[in-house]
Amino acid sequence: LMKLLQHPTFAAGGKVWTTFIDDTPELFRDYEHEQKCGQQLMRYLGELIVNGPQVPGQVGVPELKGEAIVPELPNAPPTAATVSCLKGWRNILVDQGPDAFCAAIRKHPGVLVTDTTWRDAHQSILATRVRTIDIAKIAPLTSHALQNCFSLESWGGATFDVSLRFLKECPWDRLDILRKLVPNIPFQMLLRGANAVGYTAYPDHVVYEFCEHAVKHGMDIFRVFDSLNYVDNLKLGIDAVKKAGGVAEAAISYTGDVSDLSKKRYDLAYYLDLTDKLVADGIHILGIKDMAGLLKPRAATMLIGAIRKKYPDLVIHLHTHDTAGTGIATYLAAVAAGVDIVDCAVDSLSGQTSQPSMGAFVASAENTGIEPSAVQALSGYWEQIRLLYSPFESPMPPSDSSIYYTEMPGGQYTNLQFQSRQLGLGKEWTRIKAAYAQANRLCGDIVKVTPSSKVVGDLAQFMVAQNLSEQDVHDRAGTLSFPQSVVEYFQGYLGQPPYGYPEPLRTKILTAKNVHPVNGRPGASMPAINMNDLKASLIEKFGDDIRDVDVLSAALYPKVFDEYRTAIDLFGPIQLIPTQYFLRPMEIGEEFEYIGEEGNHMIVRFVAVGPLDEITLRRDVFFMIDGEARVIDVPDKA
Ligand code: 3PY
Ligand code: ZN
Repeated sequence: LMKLLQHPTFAAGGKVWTTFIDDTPELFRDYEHEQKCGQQLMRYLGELIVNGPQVPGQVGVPELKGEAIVPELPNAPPTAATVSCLKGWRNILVDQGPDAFCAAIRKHPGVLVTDTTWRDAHQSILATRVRTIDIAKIAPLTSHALQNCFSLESWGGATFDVSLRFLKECPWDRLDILRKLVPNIPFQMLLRGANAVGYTAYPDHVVYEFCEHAVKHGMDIFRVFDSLNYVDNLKLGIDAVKKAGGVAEAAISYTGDVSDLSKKRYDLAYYLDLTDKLVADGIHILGIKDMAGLLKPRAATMLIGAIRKKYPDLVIHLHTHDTAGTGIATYLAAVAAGVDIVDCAVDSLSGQTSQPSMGAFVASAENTGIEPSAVQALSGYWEQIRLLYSPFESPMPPSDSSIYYTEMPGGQYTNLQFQSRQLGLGKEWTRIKAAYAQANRLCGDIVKVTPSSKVVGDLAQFMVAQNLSEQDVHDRAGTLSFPQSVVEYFQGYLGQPPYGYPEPLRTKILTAKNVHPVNGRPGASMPAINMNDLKASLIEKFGDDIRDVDVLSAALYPKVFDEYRTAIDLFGPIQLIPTQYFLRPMEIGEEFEYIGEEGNHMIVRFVAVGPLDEITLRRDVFFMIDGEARVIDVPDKA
């Protein structure tokens, strides 16, 4: 509208009034676009005002009422011009390729750090709900502050699903936006092997296409794991990453305790054997993925020491969660044993079920290349962001060493705890933890990480809800209606557990359900998805702006993608609404500046909400947009 008002002809009084619209269509297209955009925006804000928070899992409203302030970094004000000048490990990777990159890491004196704040830290503490807009805001400063970081874990894991399902934003756009802002630090993602970024196996070609697009959109390093450490699944993921041109960091998922010599299943020999198989497959980096935080300092010395001795040139990257509180001690032991890289989170999003504190680590280890003051500057930002997303944080104890018994992953802990709270009783949590350990035994004492951890968690909740003991499950397996995930696990849809399935439990479950076992790697026998047909059907449904990455999102999450597109068609680009107004209803008289996709600005002010119309069961909600009175009617769902 401003452009229209400022147009010289219009401003001069409009003598050629009758042809003005025909002569200047661009002004009116703009105007129409802004009208539509305002309408969509009001629809979302109106929903929030009339019906309360829209994001599933939200309890209450943000503790931070306001914008998070980006702190200043001593010596390096982040501007677009200076960002591109800074060099980091990504320059070596891009210029020299993965093999030279790995050789340079092994030659590098000191230990490197991966920052997990953009992925695992908020997945573990804030239910993965942090939005692109808030990461993008701190990205330029991060590219300076963590210039010498090994990588930023910025994508994958649960972020893909949660972006589409709950935040209604496109994960591919997130990758594009962040990549532009951080050209110098490698990006790292978590890939669930043959399950890609989902909870189940996909036809092989989907995993290959996914990796190809991820690399095209700027992903560098892929931590590939399998939830049962099933080598065939791992190999598929590794091959897909390498074919796409990415760095294949294959991970062994750590369970049990190698320092307890009475434990025979997941002992040192088991992990060395797995490492041998991965190295033989031509991986670039070995990841040790301690998703539950079980690796005690003594065990780190043994495990990393043994791998380093056998493979002097292998890059070893360690990941842990600080749930029990031993994270930094474990890392220092790992450094002494020859680890190359460890995963930390910025202080204010570290500890508990997240990664160990970056500030604590760089103060304790030598030669990390990271300035403590830089970590503190970043931490100041994330402290505010944590308050902004407080509705997704569930209280947890400062440490919980019961994970040595339950072996529950950090990312699952808060989720299950939240669900048990919703069941209404704090004491259910203790029961669920006990049932989790029993469910693990029923599944055959397996590695527990997405999606196998979901199977064990679902079974544990089922046992608590039905009041079943471990023995009850054995005895009544032929008649119980197990959760779908449990049946599929016993069928073989996640792959093969290293020590097989417990019998006769498996046969009883499959016979009762009248389903057959799947042998070998599940993805190998799945029918291909015709991506061209899928694209055509999406275009028919949602219009011709469907891109290849959208087709991939739909192949991975068909229903979630449909719901996402439907929401976007209704509400517009809601990913650009500042987070406080995305999560809480505006107050009367409050206003904010909305900056749209093309950089267009709108001042949105909430004026009033009308009474309930008894016939339509709707309410009018009144706004001023750029000074113009606007109204939208919203169904009152109460
Ligand atoms: C995920 O798969 O999302 C995980 O974080 C596993 O640890
Ligand atoms: Zn993790």
